[in-house]
Amino acid sequence: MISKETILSSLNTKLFGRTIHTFETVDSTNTLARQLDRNSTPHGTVVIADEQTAGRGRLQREWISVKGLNLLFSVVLYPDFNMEKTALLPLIGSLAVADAVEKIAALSPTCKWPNDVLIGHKKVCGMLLESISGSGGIEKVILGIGINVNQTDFPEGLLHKATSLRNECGRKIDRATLLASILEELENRYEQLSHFPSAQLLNDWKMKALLFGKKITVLESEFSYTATAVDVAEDGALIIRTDDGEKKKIFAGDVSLAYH
Ligand code: BT5
Repeated sequence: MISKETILSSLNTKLFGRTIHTFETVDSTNTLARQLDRNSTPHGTVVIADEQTAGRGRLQREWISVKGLNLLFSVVLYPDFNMEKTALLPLIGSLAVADAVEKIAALSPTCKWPNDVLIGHKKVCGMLLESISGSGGIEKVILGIGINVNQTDFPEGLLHKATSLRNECGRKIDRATLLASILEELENRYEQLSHFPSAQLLNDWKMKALLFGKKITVLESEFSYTATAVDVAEDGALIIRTDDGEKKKIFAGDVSLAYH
């Protein structure tokens, strides 16, 4: 298990990761982070586990990870900005992971809207953002991040779509160092989101995104269609042009994308 002390000794942040709850096995770090009360989860708290028995993706999908080899964690946030900016949290999450992976593993990852980090065409990281609302709007956000770090073998169903940092760079990556770097990037991006207009941040994300001008298949709950990815809007929605020439916005919660 990665110890709290090891993480703290590599950490260079003001708030993010300063409170850490580490576990050997949990059902899901997102579920646990949601259950912990506010006193034990100040802004930037990290809940991390070596293993999840019910790791979750979006839309009731599963996140599968071998015990002790990867990073499985959730960051608790109390956003003090509007809904539009809150919707950009998956983008800053993927940007932070991509930048940290570039630094620590010397790889060139790309961001796939809305919440994945890829190396080549394979997924190395997924993100699950969950919000808890109260009478005044969104009160708490849980940003769950799963990264394939040192896992070298994947189950049949993931063989062609998943990879790990170790498989890509050919060496073992120190999980605590990587986590500390991600938290530092994430804290900086969060500050940027909080205090500045979103345009620069979106531009930085777009520089790492491969999808613009590409043909995609949009999978909505009951049907799918092909379209071209055009841009990302200030509220984090993907702007697409359907094959009939209609421009429309799609939102992360509702769709999956396949790239051609
Ligand atoms: C995601 O969903 O990619 C979000 C994954 C978030 C996982 C973290 S781990 C810590 C925290 N606690 C949780 O319970 N969850 C978060 P989505 O975009 O829906 O992608 C899910 C799909 O990715 C699955 O249906 C698989 O096809 C694929 N997948 C599952 N495990 C994978 C892995 N280890 N690597 C790459 N792809 C995987």
